[in-house]
Amino acid sequence: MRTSSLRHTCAALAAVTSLALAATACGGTTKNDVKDDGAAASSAGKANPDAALKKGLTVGFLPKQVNNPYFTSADKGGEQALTELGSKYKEVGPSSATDTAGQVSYVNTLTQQQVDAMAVSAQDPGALCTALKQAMKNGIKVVTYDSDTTADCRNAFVSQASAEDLGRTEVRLLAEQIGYKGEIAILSAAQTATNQNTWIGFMKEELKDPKYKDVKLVKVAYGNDDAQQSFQQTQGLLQEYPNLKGIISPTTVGIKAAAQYLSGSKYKGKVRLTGLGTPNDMRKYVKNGTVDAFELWDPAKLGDLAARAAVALVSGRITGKEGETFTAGSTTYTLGKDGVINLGKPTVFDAENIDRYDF
Ligand code: RAM
Repeated sequence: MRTSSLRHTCAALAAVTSLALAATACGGTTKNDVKDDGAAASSAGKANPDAALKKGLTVGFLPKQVNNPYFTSADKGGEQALTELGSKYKEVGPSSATDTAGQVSYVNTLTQQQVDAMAVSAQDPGALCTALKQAMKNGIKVVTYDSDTTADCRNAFVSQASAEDLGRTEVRLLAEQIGYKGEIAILSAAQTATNQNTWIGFMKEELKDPKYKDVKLVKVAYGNDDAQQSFQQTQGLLQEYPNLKGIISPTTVGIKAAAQYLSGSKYKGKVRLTGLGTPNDMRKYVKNGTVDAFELWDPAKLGDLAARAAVALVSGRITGKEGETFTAGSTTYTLGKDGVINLGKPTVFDAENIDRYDF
């Protein structure tokens, strides 16, 4: 049986029986055709850089949260790329960034619907792994984008920028703004979010440098990518730490809510704020003196690259192995360790350049 027809048989089986049962049955009889797990997925077959890009595919996008403007832009980028490549886009996903059970069931739904590939931004890497491995057993290519799982649970990860650069530069930006002195806090998204946790890890590393000896990280708060919770968490931070000098919020929802709180409070211009935000959300807070500088990549370009990586995987141009290359638009990307594909460098926005950006 060829892999593609096998995949459809197995996915159909999954639709009528329990997914686990279907996956076991399919995995057990098709050792040579179908991958057992992500690790096998990466090593199975050889990439053919000259393979024709397949058309007529369906790629499902599953963001952390559908009503988050950041993901609206990212997924729109994915949709445009797929339309251009002659394939179909669909988007499913939870409306809360802490609905991990919801994300798992959306993975299962996409598997049952027999999509060719899925692009997933993980709310919680641990929770998603089993479902993603089942998707891969059914022959579906899995790309994570924005927020990764562990490497064995997907074929490739499309990363917005180097996680280390992002974590370290946010600390550098804030430290400059507060004159390398004082208490600082982090306002993150969900406690389980892979991307935020990785960046925070590098922030802590950066803070070990002796030049930050007078900078003290007092708390990491979690606003769960919810505007109201993020606003309240900012308020709580200032109540708990009245001497706070600065906040880093590595989430577009968090930084916007924190800016909103600060700009309407006595802390405006006194407590510095940086992190990851969209220029359109942050423009007014840069202009009114609440925020000096913050950074981000173009979310639409991230979605575009995730879609192109998914099609390259289905077409066999890449398999997810380090050193493989593929071209998206006019750029050639080389897969790094563990199948990581880096979009590029983020942009730092400030009063001088912010009006040049519209996203
Ligand atoms: C939020 C989400 C997303 C993150 C951006 C910066 O929209 O948490 O995962 O990449 O912020």
